[in-house]
Amino acid sequence: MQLKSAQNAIPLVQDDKLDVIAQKVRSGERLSAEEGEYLYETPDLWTLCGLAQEVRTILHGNKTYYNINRHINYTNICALSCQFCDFHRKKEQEGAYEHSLDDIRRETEVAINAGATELHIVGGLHPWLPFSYYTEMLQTIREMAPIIHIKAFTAVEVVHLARISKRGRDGRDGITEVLKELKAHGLGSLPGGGAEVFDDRVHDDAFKGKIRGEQWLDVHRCAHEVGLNSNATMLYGHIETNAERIDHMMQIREEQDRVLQDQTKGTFQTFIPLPFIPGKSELAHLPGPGGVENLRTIAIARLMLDNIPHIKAFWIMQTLHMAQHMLECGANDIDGTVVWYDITKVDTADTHQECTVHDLCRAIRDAGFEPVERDTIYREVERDGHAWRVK
Ligand code: V47
Repeated sequence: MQLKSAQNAIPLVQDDKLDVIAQKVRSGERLSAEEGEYLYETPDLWTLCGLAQEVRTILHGNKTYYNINRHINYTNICALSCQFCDFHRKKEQEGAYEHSLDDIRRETEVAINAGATELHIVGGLHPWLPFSYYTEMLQTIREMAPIIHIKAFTAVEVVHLARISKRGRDGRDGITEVLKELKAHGLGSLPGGGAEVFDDRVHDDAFKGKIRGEQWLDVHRCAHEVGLNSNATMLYGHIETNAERIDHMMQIREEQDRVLQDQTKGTFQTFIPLPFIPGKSELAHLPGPGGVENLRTIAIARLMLDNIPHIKAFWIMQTLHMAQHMLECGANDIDGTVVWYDITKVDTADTHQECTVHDLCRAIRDAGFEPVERDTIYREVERDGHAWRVK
């Protein structure tokens, strides 16, 4: 086969309507919701991803962050039965489990020996575990590993804990009290899970029973007020519209504006778009987002969330190959070594989903970036084997 000339080649799609958006991005002007929605429609994916990459490069240069962490899912027993969730079980169901404090001790020991800087702990809303289980879990880890950062409990778990600890008399005060108590026992920050899509319509269809967007934001506001940093997620690619995704990002951006204006002690550090993985959930008939959708969403997140420093491509859910491409479309973090992860399993994966530091760094370098180990609050880490300290 002979290629005759470039004139015969199919031209790259170039969308002139992106010129105004590009100008705004380059002059540091904020994009509107309408512009965000347009970014979901433009056929010019390359310009969109290139713009997101310009922003990422200004903020982080060539660095891509990863961490050495362990995820602990302490129970999959959950009072809720959300349609999208393939993780929850009822107590009598096959595969239901709850970790004892001895299990937590063993997992902490393994994490210490692996030189982990972070434990990421989330679970179902267990109907019977007492509040003391959670404080003892934190205390146990804190005593065994004083320098490991404990990032634990999504907003809906915090609401559940306020309820079972009977500190939930007045919603907000109860939440604040519980967060202070968890912090006193070793909690270091809140993960971004459970935000799903804030819109009430989507919520009532796919996440019924879970706290609504307004309450999720309020729990994070309480966490920021007591000095805990947190992350924010968006679970996309199921029944939501593009406008609802953009509205979700706008609400996070507005909340972060308030946080920065009030000089609250904690802030949102990272935004993590999570692609819906159908698995064996009740929404398994939906296909979940494809690769282009994933790239587009991470790029749009980078462009819309101009006040959130980090955008994470969570490799467990995106796959490591997809995460590599995302590093060229606005993402500057790929999460960590993880090891055991029970909430979602892509294709044939099981709970053991480990990526060694060697493989993470190789993937980052392959994509053309410089791997940088960080701790949970993005301080760079230097290490000598399993011993580590902040630079
Ligand atoms: O809250 C549940 C989501 C979240 C599915 O803060 C699903 O650094 C896709 O929040 N398909 C947990 N997603 C994961 C999470 C997270 C992960 C990595 C880092 C951080 C961070 C946070 O996973 C849940 C829910 O929103 N989820 N089921 C599913 N079928």
